[in-house]
Amino acid sequence: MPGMITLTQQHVDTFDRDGFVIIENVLTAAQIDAARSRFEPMFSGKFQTGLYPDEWNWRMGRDREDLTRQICNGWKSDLTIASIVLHADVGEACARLRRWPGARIGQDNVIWKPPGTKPLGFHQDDSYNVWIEPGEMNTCWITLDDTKAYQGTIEYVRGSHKWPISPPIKQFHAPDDPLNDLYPAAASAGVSDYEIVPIEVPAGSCVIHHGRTWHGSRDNKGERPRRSAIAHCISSAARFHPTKVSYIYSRYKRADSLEMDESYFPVLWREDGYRTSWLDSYIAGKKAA
Ligand SMILES: O=C(O)CCC(=O)C(=O)O
Repeated sequence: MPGMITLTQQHVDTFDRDGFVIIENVLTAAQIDAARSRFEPMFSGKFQTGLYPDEWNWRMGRDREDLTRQICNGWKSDLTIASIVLHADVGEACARLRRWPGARIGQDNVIWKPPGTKPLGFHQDDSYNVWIEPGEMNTCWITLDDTKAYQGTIEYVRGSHKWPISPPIKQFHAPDDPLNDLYPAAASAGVSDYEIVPIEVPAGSCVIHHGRTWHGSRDNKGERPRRSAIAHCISSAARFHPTKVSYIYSRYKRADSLEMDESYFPVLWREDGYRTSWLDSYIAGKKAA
């Protein structure tokens, strides 16, 4: 696969100022088509590797049609999703923007927002990261569809990565008001006038956002689906928090160690040239070592 992302100094400056940066043309048309074709089987429970993802928040035939569909850690279940979210360029861009020594995948997200589906509440990713140290994420959000504001694209509050961390939001899926938790956060940051930026970009573009940047997505009022593959990266140097627990992801902590096992949190890129050894053969469809 060709390199996906080449960072420029302008990208770095924009990210530092706004808490997010858009980079277009990171996926080819063939990669976009291949990834789109995986959504129906995955959400129907046909998992290519035989493994369930860590979170499977919408199941075909079981759940309400008007909910945004979400799978977390689709990379464990599907090699096409893995080829995107585990790409070395994703890790390198996330690490360089945060000045980390490298990046691991913390978690991926596969989001499917068909016409008529409801919002995801605005939140900060780092509110959910107390179980690791440093409790920081940097996220590469990649769209598989052209996005428009009325189609429930991702939206960011410009500059909100400089605000304090708020607690996890009260309702993530289908809140009545997706900005509900943003209002008190802005007030406690002393900000009364903030700008919400809906991301309107062609399919195959990405946005990298800081773990403190407030973001979410509203209803899809259009006639086309909006699908995304999202890599939530963490520092390659991250370790488990000694006492704070994620009810899902701390299952991967060994009893006698705070080290993050590369079987579950592989290193995508490190500045010394290291990348988890089994990643590329896994993506290519061979058995993991
Ligand atoms: O794609 C969306 O609607 C929201 C995704 C999100 O919350 C994230 O990438 O952190």
